[in-house]
Amino acid sequence: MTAITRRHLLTAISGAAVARTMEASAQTTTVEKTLIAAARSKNLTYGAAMATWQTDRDVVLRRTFDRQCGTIVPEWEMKWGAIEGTRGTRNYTGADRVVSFAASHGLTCRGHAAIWYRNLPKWVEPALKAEGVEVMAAHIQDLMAHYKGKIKSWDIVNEAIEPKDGLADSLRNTPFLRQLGSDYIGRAFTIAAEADPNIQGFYNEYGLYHNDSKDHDRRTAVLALLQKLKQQGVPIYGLGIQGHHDLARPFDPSVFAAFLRDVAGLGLKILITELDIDDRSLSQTVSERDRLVAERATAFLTTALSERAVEGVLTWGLSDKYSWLNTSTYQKRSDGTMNRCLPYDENFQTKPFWYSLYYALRNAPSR
Ligand code: 9MR
Repeated sequence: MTAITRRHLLTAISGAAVARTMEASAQTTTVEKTLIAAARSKNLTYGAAMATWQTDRDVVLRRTFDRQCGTIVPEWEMKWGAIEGTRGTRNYTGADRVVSFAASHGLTCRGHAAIWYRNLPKWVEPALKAEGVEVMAAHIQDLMAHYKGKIKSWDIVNEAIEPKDGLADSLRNTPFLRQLGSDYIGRAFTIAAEADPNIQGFYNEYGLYHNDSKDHDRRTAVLALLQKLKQQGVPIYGLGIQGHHDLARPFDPSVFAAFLRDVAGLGLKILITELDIDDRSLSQTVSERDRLVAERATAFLTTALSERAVEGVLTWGLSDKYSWLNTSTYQKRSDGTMNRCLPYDENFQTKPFWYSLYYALRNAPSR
């Protein structure tokens, strides 16, 4: 073979290799695996929490929301303290930016959270004491009116149960309970539904999945609360199960599945609203930590998605870089490394958690 022919041959071979690579990458593009595509294939949704300070500065984060999500929820911007720190000066600027981010990326936006004991402006409790339920009603009515037709799925009441507070029905000792009495929860849902009959109102709660006495007590109390609300004919659509897992605490699929069945048996829908998996208790190598996070994610998600009342999953952020477990000082890991709690690492590389999520969605029973 002459030199020239060899060169031609080599060119042809490498040309064919390039063509093959191009073809393969074209195929990868057309069948790109995304979490939202996996979810939609089963009539589920997938989404994540965001805050404008994160999306404003990070194009990769914006693109990841765009490609992977069908839903977003604001981590902060719709809380009472974000909207009306000073009484009478309601400011929707931040919250509206989240809603327009969603609209411009073809995403739906959830509302979070109308009534919560945290991030509550200081003026609220004295006002509730002096003026009663109207103060809570005015806040809910204004929120619902502002987002009528724009937000359907709403966390109306967040984290109202705390067995260790030792009160009747394990209700959390909050300004709402203290000033309005125990029926403030039902009233909040009724006020919201009257303001916008098209919303889906959720009761949202954490600590419902670990197999220990703490979560057992919370599951029991939440179930009793939901039963009571349904019996009273309160317009509640579903239970939001946050899903902030702690790997130091055990998970038992059969216990969690039984809880889901009980909730679904009340005629309620379920959404996993704030999934993340805290690896603070683990001191292993990063890859071992990732494996254990993914293992928990698979166990939790396959159990959750086997229950047909579960309509979808939202993670509490996409990338470890912006997780509350890495950005709030008091939650950080003591060894100074990143908590590997979310599907993407700090450089937006997918982790085993991502694949747990993807396959749990893709292999879920169809709705
Ligand atoms: O992730 C949120 C963090 O950025 C806020 O500082 C904090 C207080 O507003 O709330 C965090 O989100 C919480 C959510 O609103 C309700 N469930 C628990 C979440 C984690 O604390």
